[in-house]
Amino acid sequence: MRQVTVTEHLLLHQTKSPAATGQFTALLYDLILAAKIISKSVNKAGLLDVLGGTGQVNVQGEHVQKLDEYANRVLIHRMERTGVLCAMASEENADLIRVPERFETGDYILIFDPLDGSSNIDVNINVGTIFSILKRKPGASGSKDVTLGDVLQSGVEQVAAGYFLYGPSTMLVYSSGQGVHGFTLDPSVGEFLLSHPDIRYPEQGRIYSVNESYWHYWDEPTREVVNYFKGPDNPLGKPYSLRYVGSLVADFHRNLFYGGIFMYPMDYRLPEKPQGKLRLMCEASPLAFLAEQAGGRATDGTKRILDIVPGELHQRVPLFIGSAGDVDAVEAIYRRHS
Ligand code: AHM
Ligand code: MG
Repeated sequence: MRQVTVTEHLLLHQTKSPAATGQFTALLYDLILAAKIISKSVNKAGLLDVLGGTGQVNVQGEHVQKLDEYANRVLIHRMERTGVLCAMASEENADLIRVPERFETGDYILIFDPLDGSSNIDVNINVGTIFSILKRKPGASGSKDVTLGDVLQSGVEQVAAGYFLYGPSTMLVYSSGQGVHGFTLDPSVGEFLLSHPDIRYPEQGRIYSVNESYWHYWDEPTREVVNYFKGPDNPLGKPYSLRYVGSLVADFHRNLFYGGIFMYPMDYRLPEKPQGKLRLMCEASPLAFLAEQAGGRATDGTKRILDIVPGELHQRVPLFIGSAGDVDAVEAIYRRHS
């Protein structure tokens, strides 16, 4: 059978979508190149002196792993040279990353989590790069002075979103609004080949993914939500299986194929400041875009993730994402309690 490369697939979709331009294809091409470079280093993580933390703490107050920093540097270095971006935002950088004066700019905005699940690197468990692509609103284009206001767009405005999963094989799963497509990196030729066209969630979920050790920090509705999936009184008629890797991108990926729900609810670890952990712009929104494109849903418990307008770059949000029926059930429970 003839193999379709990711570039061929992009070009095909570009002709189908009037909104897509050669610039968009160029952006994805460079992003793919950056991911190949990161993938190579992730594969060698146990061999190189890249394991372990740097001893520094990032803007989220978490310890920075060396490979996170490396992935972040690779992405910024590659992507500021594409000529099609006006700004970037990374989970690892407190502020907006503007494209330096000396490079060409365009209308696209790239938001990314360079290495999601980085606490798993040291133990050789899947990690990934999550990305979200936005476009600067017409009128603002042309000027180099991109503002935070240009970037703080709701997820529904995304032009494309996806992730690279560095696992037994490296995969790219992405959507530009015409379904979700999966590509697997063939290391022998260095190409991503179409391996999973038109990915759709199975109708019936069977897996729930949540860090249940936070039970004591959850409110009553959240406990009821988790009990719903682990008890027999759900449409499956028996407890869902619990699977939790602790790399969002890996947990999301598995549930996309097997059906079910990933949850990172709000909790009261900080009693004075209840919050979820995951970031709206670089984690929840891009995955919500994919989930909806695959026939699933994503909510914060009451609101559709893609409708939330961010107030700040590193805003956190509770996340329930997966098969549509499972996310509906979560919302129904929260609604009953409200
Ligand atoms: P990271 O982006 O710093 O790796 O943090 C996000 C990760 C997610 O991948 C994962 O779902 C979550 O943190 C796990 O958190 P916890 O250890 O609280 O369950
Ligand atoms: Mg992350």
